[in-house]
Amino acid sequence: MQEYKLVVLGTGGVGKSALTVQFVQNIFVERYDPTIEDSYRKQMEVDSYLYMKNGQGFLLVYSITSQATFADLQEIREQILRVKDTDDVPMVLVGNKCDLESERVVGREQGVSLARSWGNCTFMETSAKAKINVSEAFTDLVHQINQIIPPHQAHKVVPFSDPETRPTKAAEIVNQRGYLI
Ligand SMILES: Nc1nc2c(ncn2[C@@H]2O[C@H](COP(=O)(O)OP(=O)(O)O)[C@@H](O)[C@H]2O)c(=O)[nH]1
Ligand SMILES: [Mg+2]
Repeated sequence: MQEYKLVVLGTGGVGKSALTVQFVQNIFVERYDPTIEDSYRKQMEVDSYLYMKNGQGFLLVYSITSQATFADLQEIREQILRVKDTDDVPMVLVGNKCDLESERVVGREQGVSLARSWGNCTFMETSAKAKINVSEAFTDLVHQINQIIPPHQAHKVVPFSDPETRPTKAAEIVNQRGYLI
């Protein structure tokens, strides 16, 4: 079975846990277990560099009810691009809590235009609560990853013609993409 390393990032409270649990377990959790939550957050702080380095695809989440969470994503994206050392990283921009239309402060067009400025990155408004676009967001990310390296080629041995650069290139591909090539 193919495994993908997906990383869900965004300010606290935007619904990262709720989206992940909805996708994996098909349930909406009003309050994610605070104990698990706490240790998860600590681990994330310690390992955020490694998460970014090893992550193959990124879900960047804000809440449509908070401009601050939307603004925070620019810095997060730049951090990812620095760590990955490329500007072509599988990514989906996600405006969560779209069931809270009456509390909306981030316009749909703001999301569309931010995604456009990120080189036409996929943009979706989601609701972990109402189960809108949750699996679509994760699935789109997986499709983007597969476009970089199709699954059937993931374990193929690719010979490099230039013996000078062979070890470096091989190491880079294994590290960045997480596949053995
Ligand atoms: N109405 C609504 N509330 C949500 C949604 N997603 C998460 N929440 C709520 O927002 C709060 C923070 O969610 P959580 O998943 O813990 O956010 P995290 O800090 O990003 O992991 C919780 O009270 C959730 O119940 C959503 O799509 N709609
Ligand atoms: Mg959480």
